[in-house]
Amino acid sequence: MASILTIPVSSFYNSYSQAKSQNPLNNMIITKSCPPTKPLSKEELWNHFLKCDADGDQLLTKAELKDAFRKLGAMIPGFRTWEGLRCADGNKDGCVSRDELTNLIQFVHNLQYTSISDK
Ligand SMILES: [Ca+2]
Ligand SMILES: [Ca+2]
Repeated sequence: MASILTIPVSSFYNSYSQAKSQNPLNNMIITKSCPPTKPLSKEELWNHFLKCDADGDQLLTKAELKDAFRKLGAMIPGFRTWEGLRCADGNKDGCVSRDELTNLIQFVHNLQYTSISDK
């Protein structure tokens, strides 16, 4: 009696799992529903902005900031540069110094960028 019942159940299960693994839609759904959208950490942003100090003078100029925002994937890097300077440039010299960088990182961190392009 038991063997009569188990045969159809297990054969149904086998064909079900086979069909499931062969269905390309399963893989598509998995990749679509799990995009890697973890925002960059403050440490990652800090390193990124230090790297964007192209001439190494410890000051981030407008051009260097604009390049940094572009690499973060900002839609309008010039606008983010203006916002960043307004938020971080305490002495209003148009550049972000090492002391002012903490405020800039706080501002950029809130924008939740998720990746850095190296181009
Ligand atoms: Ca510089
Ligand atoms: Ca400044």
